[in-house]
Amino acid sequence: MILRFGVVGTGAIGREHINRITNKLSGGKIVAVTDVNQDSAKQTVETYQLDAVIYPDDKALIADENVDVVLVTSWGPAHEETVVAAVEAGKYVFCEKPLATTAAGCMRIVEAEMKQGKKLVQVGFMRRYDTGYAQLKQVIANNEIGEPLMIHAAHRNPTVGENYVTETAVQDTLIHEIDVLHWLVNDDYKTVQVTFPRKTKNAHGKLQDPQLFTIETIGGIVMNVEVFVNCKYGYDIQCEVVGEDGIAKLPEFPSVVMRKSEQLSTNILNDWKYRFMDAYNVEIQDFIDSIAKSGEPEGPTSWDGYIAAVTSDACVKAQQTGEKEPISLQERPAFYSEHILQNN
Ligand code: NAI
Ligand code: ISE
Repeated sequence: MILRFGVVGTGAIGREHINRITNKLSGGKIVAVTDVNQDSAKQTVETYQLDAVIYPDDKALIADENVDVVLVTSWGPAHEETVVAAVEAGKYVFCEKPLATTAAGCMRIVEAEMKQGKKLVQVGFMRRYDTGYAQLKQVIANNEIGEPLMIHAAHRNPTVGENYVTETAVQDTLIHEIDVLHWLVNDDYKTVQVTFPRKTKNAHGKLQDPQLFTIETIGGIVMNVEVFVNCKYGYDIQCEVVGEDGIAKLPEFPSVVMRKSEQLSTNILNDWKYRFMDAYNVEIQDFIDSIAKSGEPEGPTSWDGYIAAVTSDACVKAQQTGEKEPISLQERPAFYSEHILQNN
């Protein structure tokens, strides 16, 4: 069985996913693309030599009966409308993070999906498929460091564009930690507070950078997460879990250790594309395989997207108020507990 993908958004990650589905993975084929920038869609079809129809918009692409899966890789604020329309048409959806930029938006997707009576959506929280995070989760689950007490994490990008503002740090960047950290320790979030350290000279006027998020869980773990998106020196993801009996740290991305010119050095990556390359491959292969096997995707669900968005809304509020803001979720519908997710 070959799953036929229609891609909405042929920018950076859209092209990455098109390339992996076409040239690296098995069981998927790109049959349609669209982008508000039609030149980008055309160029993508040419670059990857796709046998794909170019549609003027997402609605026309969703209506194509040859499209089984809608791959949503447009800008975050555009996701909700496309995902709801695709789900209402009964199509499978792989949606890059964030599922929607607000909890209310995610809830509309959850409701549309439950109406279809079948799980259709997977969210691109690829860190759950990263070997390092999986090893860290295993160490914690095996009780090798005792009860987790604190987490120190950092998400650093070398630089960002002019349209990346203070809230984007939450909705586009911190959202990865929001998803992966509670999954790591199997706990739910309770509160968040934000501190703005002195601003780097490298950030533009509409972006406060860096930012420090202090997130408490229901179980009492305190997580300290730095987001610094103009750190200049590279793309660097750090995570250290402090437990009662020891400390467990996310492995560094492997790199050759060099002794040269009186220096001992290892390289640091500079792009998310390389840091999580394997994880992206595994998550999309898993999406394809689980649909082929059980008829439903088995990765992060719309409900995971909702949990992340509730937390992200609270983080944005905390940026604005400077206060400790509550994070409160609605009760998980049975629809999302019935499925045994392989990566949960
Ligand atoms: P990008 O700006 O390079 O590409 C987005 C593309 O979507 C652009 O070509 C734009 O013209 C198009 N677009 C926007 N609205 C559209 C609409 N309504 N219909 C059709 N096309 C539309 O952005 P990038 O970096 O590729 O990010 C896309 C999404 O992927 C974002 O949600 C981002 O958060 C996510 N992402 C996830 C990553 C991960 O690590 N999982 C890494 C990078 C991006
Ligand atoms: C980007 O959209 C991603 O998802 C990257 O993984 C993240 O590091 C970056 O900050 C985001 O802008």
